[in-house]
Amino acid sequence: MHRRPSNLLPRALAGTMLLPGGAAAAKEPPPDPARGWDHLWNEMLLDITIIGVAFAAMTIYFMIRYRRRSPEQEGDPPQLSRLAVVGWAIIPAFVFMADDFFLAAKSWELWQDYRSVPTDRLEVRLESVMWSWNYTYPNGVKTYNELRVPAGKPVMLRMTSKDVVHSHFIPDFRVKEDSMPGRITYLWFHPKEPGEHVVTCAEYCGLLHSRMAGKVIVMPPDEFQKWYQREAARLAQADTQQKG
Ligand SMILES: [Cu+2]
Repeated sequence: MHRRPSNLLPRALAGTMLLPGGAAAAKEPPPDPARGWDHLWNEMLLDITIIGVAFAAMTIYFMIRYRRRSPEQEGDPPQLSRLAVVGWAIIPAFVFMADDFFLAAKSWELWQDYRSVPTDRLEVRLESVMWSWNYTYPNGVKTYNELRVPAGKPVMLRMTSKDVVHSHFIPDFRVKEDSMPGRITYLWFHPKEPGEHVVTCAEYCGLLHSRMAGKVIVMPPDEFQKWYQREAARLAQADTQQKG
């Protein structure tokens, strides 16, 4: 994710105009959002550790070297010129600020990248309700608190809420987004391997908020297809029975 910041502004502006539909996406977004966020997180930790240690060492050194002492016993203390005093205050502050702005620009760029969704994706609608996650697949199949997806394909959730604000959080994929009544929000992630991942609500939404948990079940693609078609057939059968 090392990109020169020179193209940051135009792309950031373009990003605000992109729609989740993806047709307007100028370029394909990176394949794995989780990796980008992890990279940025590690970079932040590294930077603040280096800066923190350097600043602490500098402070301790200055405290000892320029401490107040009694002239009778220890003689005159060393003096810093006025220019040096100002320099020591301002230059480190600028170093710190520069790194701050650099990281802020990188996270902004990353955020813009991940607001555009790959065009080749599985799109599932989500309606959250006190207290469950209700998913609807393109073929009409519905699941509750269980999002089954095929491995190797980006998944997009178009989300809304029936009642209050919830927040759909999948820690393993580093994605979290509010779902709100009267609004459509979205998130996407890229499951690579079959497995199970926790889904939890990250916005306090009433008494059973803490139990508003579900899971993402990533299946081998052929198994997913079988499940998907079986559920669709079951749905069609239920429909005809109802009509008959
Ligand atoms: Cu909730």
